[in-house]
Amino acid sequence: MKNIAPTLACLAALMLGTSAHAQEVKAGDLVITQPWSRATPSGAKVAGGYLTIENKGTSPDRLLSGAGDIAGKVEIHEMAMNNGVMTMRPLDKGLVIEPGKTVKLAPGGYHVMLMDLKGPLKEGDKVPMTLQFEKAGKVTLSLDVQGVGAQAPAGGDHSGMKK
Ligand SMILES: [Cu+2]
Repeated sequence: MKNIAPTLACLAALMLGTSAHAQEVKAGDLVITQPWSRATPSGAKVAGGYLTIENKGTSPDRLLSGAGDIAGKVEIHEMAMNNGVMTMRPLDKGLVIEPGKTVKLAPGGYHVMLMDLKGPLKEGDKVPMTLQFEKAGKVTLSLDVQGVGAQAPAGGDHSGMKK
């Protein structure tokens, strides 16, 4: 009986530790952290996926595409100001992650575009998806869905937004 209590305490600590730590996915030379998305209003057909990718290797890698059950189609996008208008465009050749660099996909910049959504993203959901890298291959992760307005300049509208 003496040994049980410490074991349980240890287990509890382990479990707490797991849920408290931010998600981190390693794939080859890449370390992917904090994949997240935002809750979508009902009827929305698109959502942005955001994450941080660090390349600890010595050669560049490239984020090429993605896929997930929630979306009919996934693209890698860049958002930029063009003559005062916020526009998005798909990165046809993918997003390069240079060796020793960290690339952050965030609202207002690079993002993973989930298109043809099969249903709304709800705050607290974990949305499983895969990302395809040129060298690191296929990476499975889940997007932590935040509230509707989380860190939100804008997102999802492909018609171009006036600022
Ligand atoms: Cu987009």
